[in-house]
Amino acid sequence: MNWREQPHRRLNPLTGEWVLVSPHRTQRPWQGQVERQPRPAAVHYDPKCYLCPGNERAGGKHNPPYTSTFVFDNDFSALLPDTPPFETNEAGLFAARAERGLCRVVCFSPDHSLTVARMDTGAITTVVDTWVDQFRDLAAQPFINAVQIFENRGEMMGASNPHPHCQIWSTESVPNELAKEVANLSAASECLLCRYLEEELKRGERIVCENRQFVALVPFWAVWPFETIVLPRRHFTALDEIAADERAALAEILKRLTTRYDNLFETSFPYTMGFHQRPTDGADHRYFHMHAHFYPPLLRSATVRKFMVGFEMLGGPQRDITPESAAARLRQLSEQHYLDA
Ligand code: H2U
Ligand code: ZN
Repeated sequence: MNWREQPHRRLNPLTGEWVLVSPHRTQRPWQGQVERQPRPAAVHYDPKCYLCPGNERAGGKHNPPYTSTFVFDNDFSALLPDTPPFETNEAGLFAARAERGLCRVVCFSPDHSLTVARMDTGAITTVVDTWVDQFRDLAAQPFINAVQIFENRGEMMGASNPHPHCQIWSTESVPNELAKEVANLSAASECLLCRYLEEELKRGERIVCENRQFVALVPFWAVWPFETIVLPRRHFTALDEIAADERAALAEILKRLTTRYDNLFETSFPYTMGFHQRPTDGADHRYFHMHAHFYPPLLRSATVRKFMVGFEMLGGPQRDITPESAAARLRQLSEQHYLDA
């Protein structure tokens, strides 16, 4: 009996949470919502875009005529640097605490029509350089203890604008998802992700693509159909420790992975991606291994997405297509973008 063909649970050692895998269900008929296909932006400059060079943003500020990356403080920051401290816990049930932070927006390129998959590796390396500079700058602020870099790509993920950009929210507390990983990685007496990567490279079946410095793979415990994790081969805890050759290698693997994603359903593939890095609270995080997560919502086509509803909201996540078959599908795709083919 092959356990992989039967319903089973898999443990995510980073979060301590289980995911239900139901491989026998992949033939299930589907009659549900069809998402409208997002059309790729064709214009290089959009006079109405608040991220294009020279344009006006909310509140009347103007973007400079930038020519590579451009960083600004979010005009609608979720967190502010000067919130006065307070702490309450009425009746032991109404706990609240002030939270300080800084929110920034990073434009990847002046070209409104691009995405990471459509940028050249040199330009993506400049984005990596910008992330490194931002991490350093934010980590140096005494009240910042965690730096979350993330990109919401595509309308389906709620991105407000197709202009290539990401956000950085840096916070006084370590956010939930990072806190779980930090707890689990610190509990070990070696780096769990160094060992995990070694085991995945031996097995090979969940690897999507790799270069000399980075590996992209579908984790054994992936929740989203085509979820991936990007791991540096060398152990380091955050972007401030990245080596010179690793910057271009990170840019390269991001381009190759997002190109495979676009090719999967011949669409500009939506996702949320972001880096998990060592908290900047000064504590010992030697066993934290920096990595990126890609959480794409698509399941079956450019318009059919996975919903996290029902049992998943009340019980826990579940998937039908196995991580191994998702990896096999991503692995057999070309790295030449379908729009160039
Ligand atoms: P998203 O596409 O991931 O939502 O990112 C866009 C961010 O840009 C969003 O957080 C900010 C929004 O607050 N924004 C500005 O800072 N200035 C503007 O003029 C419009 C949007
Ligand atoms: Zn734009």
